[in-house]
Amino acid sequence: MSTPLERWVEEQAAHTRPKNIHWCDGSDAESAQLNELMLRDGTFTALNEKTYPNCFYSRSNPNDVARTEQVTFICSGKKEDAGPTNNWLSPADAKAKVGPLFKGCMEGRTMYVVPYIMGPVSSPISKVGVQLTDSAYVAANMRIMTRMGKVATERLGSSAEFVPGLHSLGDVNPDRRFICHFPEEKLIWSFGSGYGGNALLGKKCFALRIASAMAREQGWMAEHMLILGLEDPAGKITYLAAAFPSACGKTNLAMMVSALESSGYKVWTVGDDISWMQIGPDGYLHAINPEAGFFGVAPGTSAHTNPNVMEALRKNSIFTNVGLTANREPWWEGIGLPHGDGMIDWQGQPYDPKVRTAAHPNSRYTVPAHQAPCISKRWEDPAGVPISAFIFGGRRTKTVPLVFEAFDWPHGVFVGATMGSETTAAATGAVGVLRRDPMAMLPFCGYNMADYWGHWLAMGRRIPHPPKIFHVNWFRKGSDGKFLWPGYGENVRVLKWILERAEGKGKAVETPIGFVPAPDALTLDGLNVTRATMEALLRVDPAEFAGDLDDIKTFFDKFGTKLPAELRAEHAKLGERLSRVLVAQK
Ligand code: OXD
Ligand code: MN
Repeated sequence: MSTPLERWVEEQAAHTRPKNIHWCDGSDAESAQLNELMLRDGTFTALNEKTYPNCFYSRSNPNDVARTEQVTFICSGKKEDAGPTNNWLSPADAKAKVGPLFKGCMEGRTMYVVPYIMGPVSSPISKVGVQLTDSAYVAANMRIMTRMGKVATERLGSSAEFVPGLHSLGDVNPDRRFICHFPEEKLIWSFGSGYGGNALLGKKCFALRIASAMAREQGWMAEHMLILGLEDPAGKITYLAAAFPSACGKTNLAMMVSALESSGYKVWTVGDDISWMQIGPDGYLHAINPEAGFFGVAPGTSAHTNPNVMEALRKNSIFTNVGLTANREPWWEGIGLPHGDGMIDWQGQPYDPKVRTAAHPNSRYTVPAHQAPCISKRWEDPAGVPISAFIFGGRRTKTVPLVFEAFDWPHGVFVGATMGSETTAAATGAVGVLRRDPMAMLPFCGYNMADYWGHWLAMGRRIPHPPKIFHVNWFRKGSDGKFLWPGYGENVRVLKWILERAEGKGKAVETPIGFVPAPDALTLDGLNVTRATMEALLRVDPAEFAGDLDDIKTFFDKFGTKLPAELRAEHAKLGERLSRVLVAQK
């Protein structure tokens, strides 16, 4: 008797017609064999064996370097279940359109069957997925990013409880690229791209889009959040989860070397991108990191911005679309190291800064999480870690203060729902444009965002000890156009205040948008930031915020009657609080 998995693989193989089928076991021997194969066919270049042992360099097709939101679809039965912020295709239309592309697409290729677990192997919060792919590069990345192979097959046994994902590179043609999610069937189809967020199906496709839909049905949360533990001088560790839009420094924050380490505040990393959370028996929300690796943006990563990841990625890592030095080491803009002569750029051409950057702005490293010196002792805790605070954040050069605390859960949901950020290179499209990115889930919510906010509000009513909710903005600029806050390791000063507030301490001033730190509440010793700069960082200008109200209303109006009434009420309350101050100022 065959298992549901075997039957599914057989069906998909009959349609895609691969030359061979390789069931991945996740072993070292298998990994060596795949790497060897990719070295032979040119997908991989081995990096310097002395300085980067067991590390590989890869370049993608230049048309395939970032997530492609315009061809990412939520294929729910009803259009309104995908909502106004997702592209929608009916399941039947999606299958009619994309199904034929998969027909015979693996001819002459090997189909890799990649069983994987999202989450610690024995955690009840974890889930199994199986990806079929004709890309050895994808299989190798999945081995780093998930618990892949025998562990997953064993966890699955003969059960049908896995999220199937079918992936083919096709001919990597942007006109034939589709990333389809079937939230009702819990199925993923990805065609025509080998780029991480489109092709490593465990990550955005399963752990966010499909999982968010599952989480709503089953009463838990799947969020685009890093998870970190902040240790205080007494050795107590408090866990925080933070949502930022792509390429706003989540990995750097999660792995930060605390500027207050000598006073006993240290940061431990649980995860850098995704958090799955369930209410634990203690009444706290417990979070696991469903991933096993970091798929981080390379440019800007250095011994200054993220020393922990720089140390982690010196072995067993994959570098995609960065520069390659003559010494066979990876190089990118902002690495803070010389590249020497003879470097090749991410398109395989001799590096010429007049032509293009050495590394693509969205070039990536893939590195096993356990290699990070800052990895938390509890990062694989099957029960997850209890979350005391949620932090939302965006890239806002104006208006939004360094940090503020929401008044309560519904207000916090409003703060998350109205988060805005200036766009980056992590997705294709214009860079630097302000877009609303609720809970940093705009590209990742597998269902109608208004229902998602409804789910957040409902969770708040169910969690006996809900996390307190904060918002941060590391990116505010002064009138000279320069960033006001130094960021990176100094961000711990803000985390410390958040921790104090979560404990019911920490001095704060009430403003119309929430509580901001009292002038002396942030620990600023050893920091070269003037009083005037601090004031500019924490300033809440009601007139500027009032300017945001119309934009928020327009955004909310897109959701029509589905918008939870509580959010409309929060919008009205914010308007009233702002006008009270504006009237008083006149
Ligand atoms: C990512 C993203 O790769 O959010 O994590 O784009
Ligand atoms: Mn992300």
